[in-house]
Amino acid sequence: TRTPVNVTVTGAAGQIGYALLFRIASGQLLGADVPVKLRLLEIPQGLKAAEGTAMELDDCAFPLLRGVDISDDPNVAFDGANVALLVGARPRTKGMERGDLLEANGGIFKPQGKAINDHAADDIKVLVVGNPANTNALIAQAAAPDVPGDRFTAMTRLDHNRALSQLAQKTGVPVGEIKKLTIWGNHSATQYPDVFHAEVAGKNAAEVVNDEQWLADTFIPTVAKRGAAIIEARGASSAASAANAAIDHVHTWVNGTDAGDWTSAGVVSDGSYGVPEGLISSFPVTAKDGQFEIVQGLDVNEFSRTRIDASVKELEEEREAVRGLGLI
Ligand code: NAX
Repeated sequence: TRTPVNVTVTGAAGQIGYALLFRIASGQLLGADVPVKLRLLEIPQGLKAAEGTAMELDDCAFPLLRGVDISDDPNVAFDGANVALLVGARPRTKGMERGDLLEANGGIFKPQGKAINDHAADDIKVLVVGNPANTNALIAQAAAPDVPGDRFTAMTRLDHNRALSQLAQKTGVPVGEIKKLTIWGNHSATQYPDVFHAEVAGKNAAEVVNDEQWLADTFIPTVAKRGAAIIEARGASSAASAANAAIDHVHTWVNGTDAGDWTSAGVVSDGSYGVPEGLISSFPVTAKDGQFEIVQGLDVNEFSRTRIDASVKELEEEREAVRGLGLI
């Protein structure tokens, strides 16, 4: 029998946590033959609700679930962690400037990075979901100098899945027939969903669509502003779809991408495509043997170049800001 994999989830009592934990415990994160132990990290005010969720997890009698521990101490919650999903974050409230937001999140992600550094398992893989995800990942990574930098990633898979779905609807094919779509840059309104290398049922997506104006005026803003549209419609931010994307991200990271396809993830830049080294930016990536790799050698046309550059510039500004705050 296999040793259980320790999966730590922060913000476990939040709405994404509630949509995520049951799917992890049922085997959808790592595979139907992989037992898991859950470690839930919450702030003191969230502990009681986390205990309620743990009771419900018990009540599912998931055969793969080998235990649920709850703590408000990162040093405990990350102890022996193999996979860490950093979901809990400080949301932007009214009147909050970007600097305040980055500082408040630095207060969360810096100690969590340090706790991962000191207590996680050697094979730790970290996915940051909590916003601003890319820069929070950078802060956690900087606080974990003993962990290989490429173990820290940020989630743009929800944006990727949103783009797949929009393109499928536009071209009238099932989602499964769309390959090689890319989200570039920051998980923010500046992100750039790129269809120029994508394939729709084996044909080039940009040629199938053949409508640059639709790309610029409909597709890109619909994907980038989808989070706001969900809030407007649902009265609450994306939760089940965000949890689904987190499952997809880790599942791909661990189990690999299909031949002839790739996905999108916020990973540490090696300088590819003019993205400054060290930034955690979204790229087209493949995964193999538990490692993401940036897809190399794609042509970047003028339309794409200006949009990638704008999003990367925003990431550079965020990095400068957290540097100025002493967070990295
Ligand atoms: P909720 O407010 O429902 O839940 C957040 C939970 O985190 C709360 O239970 C809170 O007590 C807990 N928390 C706060 N600080 C903590 C800390 N230091 N340690 C442990 N737990 C802590 O938010 P939810 O809707 O679940 O969203 C969570 C985060 O995901 C937000 O930052 C949100 O912006 C972000 N999102 C990121 C997405 C992405 O694509 N990267 C999409 C969905 C989502 O908006």
